[in-house]
Parts: sequence; C-alpha cells; structure tokens
Amino acid sequence: MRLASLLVSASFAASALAHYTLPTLIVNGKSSGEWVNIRRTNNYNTQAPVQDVTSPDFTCYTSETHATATTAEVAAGSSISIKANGPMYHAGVVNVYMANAGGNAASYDGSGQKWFKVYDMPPVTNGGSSISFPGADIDTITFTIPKSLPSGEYLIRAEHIALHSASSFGGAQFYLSCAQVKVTGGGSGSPGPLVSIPGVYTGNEPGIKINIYYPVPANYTMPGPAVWSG
Ligand SMILES: *[C@@H]1O[C@H](CO)[C@@H](O)[C@H](O)[C@H]1NC(C)=O
Ligand SMILES: [Cu+2]
Repeated sequence: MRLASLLVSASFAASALAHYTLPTLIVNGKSSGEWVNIRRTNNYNTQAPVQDVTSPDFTCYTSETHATATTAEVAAGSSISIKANGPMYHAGVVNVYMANAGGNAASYDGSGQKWFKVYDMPPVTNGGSSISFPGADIDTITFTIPKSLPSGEYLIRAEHIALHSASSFGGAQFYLSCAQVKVTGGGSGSPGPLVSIPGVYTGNEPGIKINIYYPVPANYTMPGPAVWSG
C-alpha cells in the first residue's frame, strides 16, 4: 500500500517535470501518428519549451532535428486538430498561425512576413476577481481552416504559451510545432495581418510578460495579430 502510493507520487512528479510536445495532426477525425504530418521538434525527448521569442527555434523548433514531415491534404472550411502528447497542464493560452509555403510545404522554412493567425484561445477574465484558462489541461487544439483561404501548401504553427512563471522577462514557456498541409477547395481570401516568426513578439507584451496570480489581471490581451477567419 505504502509502496504503491510512493510509486504513484513518483510517477506524478516525473510527469509534472515532463512538459509536453505537439506531435500529432488530426484530419477528419483521423490521426496519422506522432511526427508524421508535424515536423519533429528539438524537444521530442526533453519536451523543454522555447523561452526566447527571438530564437530561430521560435519558428518551428527544428534547428537540431532539421525535420520535415509528410504533407497532409485538408479541405478549406474543415475542422482539424493538433494534439499534444499529454495534457497541456500549465495555465496558458493558445495561438495557431499559418503561412503560405509558396508551393512546397516540405521545403519552406517558415521565414518571411507570411504568417497569419487563424485561431486563439484567450483566458477568461472577470474584472480582476478571477482569471481562468480554457487552454490549460486540454490536450487537443481544434480550429477551422478558413473557407476562403486560397488553395495551396501551408505550414501550420500551433503554440501553447504557458504563463505560470511569466512575471519576469523570458519566463513564458512556448510549446510549439509546425504541421505541413495542402489546402484544397479554397477561396480567394487575403489572409492577414501578416507577421514574421520570430519577430511577431518581443517578449514584453502584456500577454507574455505577466503575473497571472497577483494582482489577478482584470483583462488580458492576446499577443500577436488579430485572428483572420476568412
Ligand atoms: C489591460 O488593459 C490595459 C488598458 O488597455 C492595458 O494597458 C493592459 O496591458 C491590459 N493587460 C493585459 C494583461 O493585457
Ligand atoms: Cu512545464
């Protein structure tokens, strides 16, 4: 009995240290497996976050793996998901960006002012009396590929920004990865505003350098551009 509870608390401690990665793309309810349609990130073993928003790893976190992935076909207007390898248990927010890959997602490194935001999941504030994070403890980020997005190959970059130790500069933890997709049946929309990644954040944004505990934030501003929904 005592040994069993020791083992349980030991494994709980191990998982609390383990952080998480974002390895799986789900299209039409079907997962193709870990690191198949998503580029395997440097942290596939350590699960450590990126904390320097100016680092080249802030794009797709692949400076060590140099990974590319298999490009998945997705219909414009459909709902797809990116799944973490466990619950994203830190208090935090979610953003999903896309960038036109100029014809070939596998050979695009994510550089240039090409990224636009397609989804976000902010916290719920209540005038300073409480703040809660719908983006915490979920393991799946589900969003819609805008119906009017032009057909073509894109990178999709999801980030979970953990804010539990974000009160000093560089304390926010970014868990991120990039999927490769070919969008079919799209429209003639013009996605924007367009940003570069890195470049989109300085780290000093009120939604990145923030004490979420005291005083309880009365409001919260999502970092980055507005969502483009087509
Ligand atoms: C809350 O709103 C104020 C006033 O617009 C702004 O200065 C502040 O940065 C916001 N706080 C957060 C955490 O976004
Ligand atoms: Cu962590």
